Amino acid sequence: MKEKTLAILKPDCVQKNYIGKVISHLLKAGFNIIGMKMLKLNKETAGEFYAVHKDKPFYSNLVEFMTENRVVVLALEKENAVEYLRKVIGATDPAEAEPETIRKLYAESKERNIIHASDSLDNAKIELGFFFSNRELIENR
Ligand code: 3AN
Repeated sequence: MKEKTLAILKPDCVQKNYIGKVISHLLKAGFNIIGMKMLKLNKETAGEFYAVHKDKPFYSNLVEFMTENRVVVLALEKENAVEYLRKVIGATDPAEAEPETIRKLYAESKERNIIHASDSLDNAKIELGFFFSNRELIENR
């Protein structure tokens, strides 16, 4: 079944000029881009997005990092998109990521790891709704 999921090209991706390379990687992996926007998160929005991590020791650094530059938010569609995107991006820590995954190729650390992807279908729905209206997610066929 076709699913939709959310990816965020994080501030390090924008700063290092890897936007094109990462989008190209996603397209080659078979994802359709059905929504895309560049924006700069403020502390409140980044904090709300990562609210599940608010008790973690890395939360304040994470919010700081996510607000240090613009990000690119992508709505992606594909068969089995949620699970497949997680596979294509690789493990949170690039040192543990499989060869040829986006994080293995481009990320420098588990704090600055280039890309976010929703980790379940339920979270994908919540996270897509965080950044896109239904009207914006017109399917790309
Ligand atoms: P993923 O991005 O692989 O889904 P999550 O959701 O567990 O990983 O973590 C969200 C973000 O928090 C990660 N992308 C990373 O930037 C940061 N993070 C996660 N775990 C750690 C950690 N142990 N130390 C520092 N930062 C972390």
